[in-house]
Amino acid sequence: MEEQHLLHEVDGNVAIIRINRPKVLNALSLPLMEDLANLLEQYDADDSIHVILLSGNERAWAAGADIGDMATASSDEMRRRNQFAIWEQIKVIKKPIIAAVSGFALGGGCELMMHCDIVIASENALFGQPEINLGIIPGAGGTQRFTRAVGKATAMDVVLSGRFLSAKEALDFGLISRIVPKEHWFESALIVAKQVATKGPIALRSAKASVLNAEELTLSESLVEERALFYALFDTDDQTEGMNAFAEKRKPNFTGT
Ligand code: DAK
Repeated sequence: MEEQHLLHEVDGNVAIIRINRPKVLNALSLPLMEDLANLLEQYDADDSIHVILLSGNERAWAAGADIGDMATASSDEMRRRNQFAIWEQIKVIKKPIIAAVSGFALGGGCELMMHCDIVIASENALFGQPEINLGIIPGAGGTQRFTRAVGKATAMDVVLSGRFLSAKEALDFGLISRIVPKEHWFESALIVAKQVATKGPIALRSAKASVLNAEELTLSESLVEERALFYALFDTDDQTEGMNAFAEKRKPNFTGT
């Protein structure tokens, strides 16, 4: 029987998606990416889900796009495939996506990781944009989001030499959020996902949108957007509940309204 390339389940308010092509280090085939984008959309539209946890396995988060899919493609063929539409679908997911990363996060795998909002990485994780070794360059943000995250000096080093960054380097350079012990990499990420999932869903969406604006807009533009999002939250039940709960010294019960 053919293995499913994505496994998914729900744990409370957290949707867990695991990339599952272990034989090829979770290489991101075209059908896998299409299914992943659709699955993320599905969970994004489901009110009972507050946070999405995206994971690979212990050896690999994802070692890149599936090289076999691209090996014989011409530039016309690559254009015709319009793969960027899939990446755009992922880019506009409104709920927080937490990446649980162990092993390789390379090429398109690193780019997918950079579409996530919090990256929890095992101490054994390795990051890189080694497309240069294949005679190409990163095509889904690996020269742009990567450079914004780590700065020009490190980005040039990684993109031009194809070298991998250790988890410690990636944390120091600002590519990932936290490093966790390799024995508990997945459980540690799940704990973070569950903790974030206790927050108000509307505030979570607003916070994600506002932080992402910092990558796309000028400071003046993003401050205007931040203010609008901030004001809008004062029309939500969750704001009333959050502040009442604080005054009453109890945990808030957010309803997403
Ligand atoms: N694609 C296909 N198969 C892969 C793969 C990949 N990216 N990475 C690994 N594999 C396969 C290997 O071929 C091998 O298969 P078998 O030989 O066993 O059949 C198996 O996984 C185990 O790999 P290795 O034997 O090589 O394992 P090692 O531990 O020795 O080495 C490694 C691990 C990660 C260093 C090595 O596998 C490696 O260098 N892998 C390739 C990494 C890479 O170059 N990644 C970038 C790929 S290009 C786009 C968006 C994004 C992209 C393109 C377009 N658009 C929106 C248009 C992205 C492009 C890329 O990611």
